[in-house]
Amino acid sequence: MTDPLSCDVFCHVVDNFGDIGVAWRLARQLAHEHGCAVRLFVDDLNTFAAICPQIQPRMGQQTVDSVNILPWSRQQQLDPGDIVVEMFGCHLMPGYVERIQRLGARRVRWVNLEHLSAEAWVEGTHLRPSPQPGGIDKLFFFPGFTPGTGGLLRESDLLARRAAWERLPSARRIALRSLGLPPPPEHALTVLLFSYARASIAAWLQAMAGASRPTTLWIFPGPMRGEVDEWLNMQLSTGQSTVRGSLTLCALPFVPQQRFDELLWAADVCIVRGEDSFVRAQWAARPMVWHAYPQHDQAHFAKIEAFLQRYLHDAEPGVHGAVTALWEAWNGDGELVPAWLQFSAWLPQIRRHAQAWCEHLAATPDLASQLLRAVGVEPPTREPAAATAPDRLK
Ligand code: TRH
Repeated sequence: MTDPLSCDVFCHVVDNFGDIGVAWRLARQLAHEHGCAVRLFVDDLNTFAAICPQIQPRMGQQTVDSVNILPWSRQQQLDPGDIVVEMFGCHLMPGYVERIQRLGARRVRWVNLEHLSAEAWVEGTHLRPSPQPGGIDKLFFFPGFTPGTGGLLRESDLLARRAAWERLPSARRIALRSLGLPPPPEHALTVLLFSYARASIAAWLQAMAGASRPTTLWIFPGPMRGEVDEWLNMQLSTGQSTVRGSLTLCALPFVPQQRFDELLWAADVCIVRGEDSFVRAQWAARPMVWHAYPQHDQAHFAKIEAFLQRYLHDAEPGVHGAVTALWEAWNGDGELVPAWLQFSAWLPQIRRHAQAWCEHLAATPDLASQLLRAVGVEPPTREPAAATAPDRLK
């Protein structure tokens, strides 16, 4: 029997949960679906523990879900795996880089997995080698939405799991009850809110409170809770719900990452952000609003526009107009309430559109398989979970 392919994934947590969110998904998938022995090096185990409660932040080394998790500094003492994945250009420590160089390109494949963008330049840069001192290339790997990119993370059973969940009439009720939340009123529109800080949502909340159709708003912990509390004139604690007119507001707890999908599936509209929740909302095939990571030079508007061009290229004009208006308004360019009303009026069509988009994306191979192919490994047929990576001490 040959040793499993060893893979080192490196994650530097810059802020929030997306850095570790994407790294953790990739690490699990490489272990579970491709039989790799994965070591995940992370510099912030407290943030990791928020999305994966099995993590014990004080432990030096631990194995969770078939992935060997190591503190960042352990790279100083270990030999590189067969594949090295640097998430989002996080810089590796000099000693580890020297060992990559010493072992050489025939033994180590070195990849920099970059941020997600729908912009056209991505296809031209994806898989470009970046020569490094010592004569070894680092490969730029870009996720994306087209066959010319590295695709999106998607577990092999994800869409089947969603379909099975949707067939179960009580699935939503069970999911909510397990979080201590009441079922939404009958025929209510359910809206999941996981966005960055955004001022001036009072008029939007007021519009939902005054609407004829009931709405339930599920609010994740984060900056929007303060905005909601201000409008309510009370502090909504986690697990608590309150009603204003037609609007029920529920303060959700932060859930383990593996339960996050279920809440997207339970919603009629998902307001998401960053990268990972944005991608998961697309696999959820729900009408969505993307709050892009705000950049000081407004560069995020180019990213929104690039994505919308792809997402809406075959949409009917009503869907096109409603989605564009709400995304722009949510990101700070336009009036929120009229955009929300327009979006609500087109919801059935937007939902059909989201389903078609999800099917379209699913025709492209997933990111983990593409990453292995990019380094010359033909992904094996799906294998059960791998053994954990042995430590290769120098
Ligand atoms: O948290 P984000 O804003 O993350 C990021 C970071 O800002 C990062 O620096 C930047 O590089 C990237 O965006 C673009 O949003 P994102 O990407 O959606 O990540 C959130 C993660 O948290 C995702 O994996 C889902 C997970 N999550 C849970 O596990 N439980 C929860 O309850 C929620 C709300 C999210």
